[in-house]
Amino acid sequence: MICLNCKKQIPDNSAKCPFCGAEVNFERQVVHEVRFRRIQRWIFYAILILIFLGMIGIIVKIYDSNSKLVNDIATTQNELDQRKSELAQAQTDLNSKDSALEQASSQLAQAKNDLEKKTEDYQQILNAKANTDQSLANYKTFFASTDANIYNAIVKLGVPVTNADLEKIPVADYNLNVGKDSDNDGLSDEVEAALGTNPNKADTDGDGYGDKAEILSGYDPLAKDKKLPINTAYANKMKGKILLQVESHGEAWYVNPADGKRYFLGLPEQAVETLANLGGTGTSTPATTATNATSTSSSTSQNATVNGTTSLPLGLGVK
Ligand SMILES: [Ca+2]
Ligand SMILES: [Ca+2]
Repeated sequence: MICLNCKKQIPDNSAKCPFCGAEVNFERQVVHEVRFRRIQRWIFYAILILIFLGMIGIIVKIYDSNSKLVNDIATTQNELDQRKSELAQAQTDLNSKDSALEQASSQLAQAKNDLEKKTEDYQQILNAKANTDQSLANYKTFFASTDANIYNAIVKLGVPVTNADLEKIPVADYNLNVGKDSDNDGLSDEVEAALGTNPNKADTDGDGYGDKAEILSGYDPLAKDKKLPINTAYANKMKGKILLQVESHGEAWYVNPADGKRYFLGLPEQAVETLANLGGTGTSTPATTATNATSTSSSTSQNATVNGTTSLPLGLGVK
């Protein structure tokens, strides 16, 4: 028991406290002990209750933490599932893109093959074109040579005439502007050389009328207010003949039987084309008999007559 005076533990049944010497009153001691034990009991209960409440609190806290953890795990699991789904989708997209890439690669390879084939075809076309161009050049050379030979034949078969006689025949508006036209008056430099006009002056005589207009309307482009000495009888007589302008540069003119006008034959290819065109109109083709022309024409006309047929190159023969 406890000494009520010095609060120290003393043996039960002690009459006095061995420490402080105070007397021990048993009734009072019992009451005190009972009260003390009761207080101890209540304190014990309180501690138990506190421990119980603390444990409940801890349990609640643990439960709460656990719930939160479970929620977090569930959320994380959802996110993980979502990421897995996205990853699967991405994998699907990737596979799709791989497939598209393979297809594109295949198409690219096909396109490359097509391109190579087209390049090859194009090269073949280029080669063929080069061959064709070469052939054309060869043909041109051949025909130029042929035309030149025909032109030479035409010249040989032509009738030499003076400029004065030539002026008696009206000029046809045909073939007058093939080639360079320095003064841009509609007459080529070559034609102007044959006509005697100034190739660098559109109105040679300065009368206000251009050289071509004067020639075609029967006026002399070399003199003001002067008409050309057109002689219809002479022109008719020369119909169908090729006339050589011997007082100039040997230019050739053809007198068309259809209209009695003279057509400038110009360069070899122009001469052949002009004769072919005029012959194709249904009019008579050029004859080369020159018995009525100047004396030098007789021999050429004889050369042109074969078996009674007066003939020209290109089969433009007439009887
Ligand atoms: Ca001119
Ligand atoms: Ca004039």
